[in-house]
Amino acid sequence: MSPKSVVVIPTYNEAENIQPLIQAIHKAWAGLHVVVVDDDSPDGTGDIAAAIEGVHLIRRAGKLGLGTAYVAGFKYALDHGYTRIGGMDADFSHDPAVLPALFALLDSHDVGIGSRYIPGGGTRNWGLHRRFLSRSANTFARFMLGFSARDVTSGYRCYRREVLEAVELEALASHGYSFLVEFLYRCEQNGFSVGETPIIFEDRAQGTSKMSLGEIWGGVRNLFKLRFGKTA
Ligand SMILES: Nc1nc2c(ncn2[C@@H]2O[C@H](COP(=O)(O)OP(=O)(O)O)[C@@H](O)[C@H]2O)c(=O)[nH]1
Ligand SMILES: [Mg+2]
Repeated sequence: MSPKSVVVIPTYNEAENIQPLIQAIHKAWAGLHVVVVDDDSPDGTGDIAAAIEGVHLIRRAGKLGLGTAYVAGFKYALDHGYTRIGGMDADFSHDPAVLPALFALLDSHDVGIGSRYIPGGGTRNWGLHRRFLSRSANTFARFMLGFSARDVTSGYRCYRREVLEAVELEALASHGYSFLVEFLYRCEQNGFSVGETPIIFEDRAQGTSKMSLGEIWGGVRNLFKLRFGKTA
């Protein structure tokens, strides 16, 4: 049976990006289904997404966080029989042209990551501050939790259905950006294999980043909790 594939895109104030992004996704991969999880973006991203053909929109009442947005999208994908489920940002930092190569990793692995930190990968137009932040977060998370994957904070990913079924989505402690690290940790703990393909992460041209000091502290706290806490 051929795989049934979907990509989940969390959005918060991505009005300039969402339409061209979905166009670019369908140019790169005509049959790929798209789920947008919008948190009642004040700039009307949800209404724009609702009008795009071939997009399933999940609207939530307010800004509930990147992690819970992914969980909502993953549940929809599981309920609707998808066998390969991806995730990407809405701001073109994740080049849609890579989607076929990313999902192809699932031919031989349980989890696929678009990776900045393997040969051929990198970042473009990101200031020194963001490059440093990303590198440090990645190195520290790998040091704390002993990942085999190289880019553990990348949001450009895909999973086999079995992975999302095995990792208890409700039990995840992180609701924000640190979800990405926690989820990958649970994947590796469950013995799932991870493959990586290089990406050039490009800084967004439109809109603004939702990364915040609160997300950074949440991430650090979460690493300590995962490393030293009792929670399963
Ligand atoms: N639904 C939802 N999406 C979010 C939230 N926070 C960030 N996003 C989306 O997550 C993706 C990554 O966020 P971004 O601001 O680009 O983070 P950065 O790339 O680390 O600067 C983008 O598509 C955002 O619109 C949130 O609380 N809810
Ligand atoms: Mg971004």
